[in-house]
Amino acid sequence: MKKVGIVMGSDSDLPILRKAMDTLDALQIPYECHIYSAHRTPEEARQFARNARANGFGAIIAAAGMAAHLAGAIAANTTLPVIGIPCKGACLDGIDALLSTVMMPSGIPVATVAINGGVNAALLCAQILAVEDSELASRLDAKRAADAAKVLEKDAALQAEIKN
Ligand code: RP5
Repeated sequence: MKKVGIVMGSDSDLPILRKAMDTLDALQIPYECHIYSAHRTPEEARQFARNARANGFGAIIAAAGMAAHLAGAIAANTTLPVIGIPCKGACLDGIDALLSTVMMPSGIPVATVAINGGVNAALLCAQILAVEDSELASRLDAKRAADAAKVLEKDAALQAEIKN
């Protein structure tokens, strides 16, 4: 199976990426995780993106906060699908990173998830890889069913509480 590449701009983004890693682990998807910054280590970020396809990656998650250029910088250097996670920083509630990540010019797409959306970033990567992997698609179906069952359990508990 192809790997997912996870790149974050700083170790301060790590709690958001832990959710992505947990989600990939649960779906048995291999990944590599790195700290490369579009601003502080631009050459390392560029090399990672340029070599990603040859190095066995099938999709890349790029997460950054503030003036979040990492996902766009990665996307500029690969035609693998890039999922951008805008990370909430100390100011502006993550709107700065959201706009920096989502507003890409035509020709260089970044599929941007919600602010701090680590789980959905991982699931989008899983769904991309599952296009050519029926076993992974089955695991995704099972997860959807399990998630739905949890909601219905909570509804049943709510109904019981309301009646009493
Ligand atoms: C961004 O700046 C990083 O992705 C992080 O979200 C933010 C702050 O980085 P640190 O100052 O915490 O290293 O490049």
